[in-house]
Amino acid sequence: MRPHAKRLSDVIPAPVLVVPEPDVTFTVTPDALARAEAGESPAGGGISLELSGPEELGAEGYRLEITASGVTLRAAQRAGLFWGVQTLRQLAAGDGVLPGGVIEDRPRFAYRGAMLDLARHFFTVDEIKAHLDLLVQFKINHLHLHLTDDQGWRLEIPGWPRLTEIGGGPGTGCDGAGPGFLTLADYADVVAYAAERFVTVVPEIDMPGHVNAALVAYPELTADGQPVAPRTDAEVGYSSLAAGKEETYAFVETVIKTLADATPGPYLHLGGDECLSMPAEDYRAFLSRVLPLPGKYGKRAIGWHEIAAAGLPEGTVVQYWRPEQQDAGVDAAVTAGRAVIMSPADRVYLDMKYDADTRLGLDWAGLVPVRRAYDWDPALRLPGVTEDALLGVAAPLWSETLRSVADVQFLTFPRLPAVAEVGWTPQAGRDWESFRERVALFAPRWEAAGVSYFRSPEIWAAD
Ligand code: NGO
Repeated sequence: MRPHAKRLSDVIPAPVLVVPEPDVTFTVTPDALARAEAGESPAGGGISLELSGPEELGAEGYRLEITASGVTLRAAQRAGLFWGVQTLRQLAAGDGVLPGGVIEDRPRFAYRGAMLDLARHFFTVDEIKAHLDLLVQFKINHLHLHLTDDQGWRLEIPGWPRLTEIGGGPGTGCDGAGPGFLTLADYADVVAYAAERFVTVVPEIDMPGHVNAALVAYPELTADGQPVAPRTDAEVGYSSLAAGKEETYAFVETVIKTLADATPGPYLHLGGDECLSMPAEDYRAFLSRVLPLPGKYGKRAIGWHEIAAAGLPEGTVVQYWRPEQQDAGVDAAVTAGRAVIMSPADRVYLDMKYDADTRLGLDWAGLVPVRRAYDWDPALRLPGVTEDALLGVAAPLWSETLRSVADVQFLTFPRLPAVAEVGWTPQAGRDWESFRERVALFAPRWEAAGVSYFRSPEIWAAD
């Protein structure tokens, strides 16, 4: 694709309203941008940040005006200023020249998420932070951490030390290649770093299935009290907590309370997926006791959409993921007033291969080339689940095949920017050809920053 002169509309996610002022530009210095990002107001260097509304901009919207004499960024709340600075950063990339005009912008959905699976492969605090810095450029505002699974347990739980000593120890993770865990201090560090970037951390402890690591550490949690062997393969659906044991609920409540105390954000994700080794009635009985617990500790529960088979307490959020399950009860949950996060695996699972030759990732939900991640409307995906019922859109990245940060980046870029635009930009403002041109501009930036990405022929074919 041939480079063109910078345009005010060269932003991902596409802003709601862009009114260019031809022939006007303003040049910013990297230092001025950094000070703007730090929220210094007035930031100097010709950039002024103002928390002066208007209220219509909502919690995250902003208004940006670029004239020959400077930049004025306004928002009603600080998050709006932060997202406006991300827009400025994209526009300034390279030479610091900002095209003149006005942008007015606010998100379609309140929840725009990315998930990282620390259980199948652990990533350190510094790696998570670096990843987060790349995500916020696209106005992602929720970081979902999948902290536990069959192959590992990655969060310290006081009183249950073997969870992390064994479940985070050597030989954990897929192929035994991803040991490690977060102490509560590490977790607090990640949460604070995210909060400074207006990102809410959503911790997930998967239950009642996907718990082999917990059962290995504490055999008293198995149905018959017998030890089970550690597993590092990528099978799913074989492990479960014992719905009929009181020990189970004491354990679960401790975990949920620990999580609630450590998490300032409103959500606790309790998993609930693929509990294939537990009778359906036990599954429902377990959830009827456990789903109210986040509420008891002042939080809202999120669960993968299988939880829709149970009665859902008010405030529970259902995260849709399995493409073939079009009628998994999600519509009934919506009728009952529950909100939905859209994560259909055949559109937004970042761990699906881009094409048949992709050396990383899985393909159980099919191949997910970039256009597939982009060209869909979350409000049309499930019958009975329309715009009003949607809290937002989230892109999970499961780490069975990942062994490094470069692997994470390769599957994330350029698909995450596509999903970020699905979550931010109104449907009528989205267009694949336009996205393709805009995302192409990121190649030199990612290369300069040492960020690995998939050079998709859908985007860079015309080079
Ligand atoms: C499924 C499964 C995960 C896998 C993932 C791989 C959900 C919600 N449960 O998604 O355990 O890692 O697929 O794509």
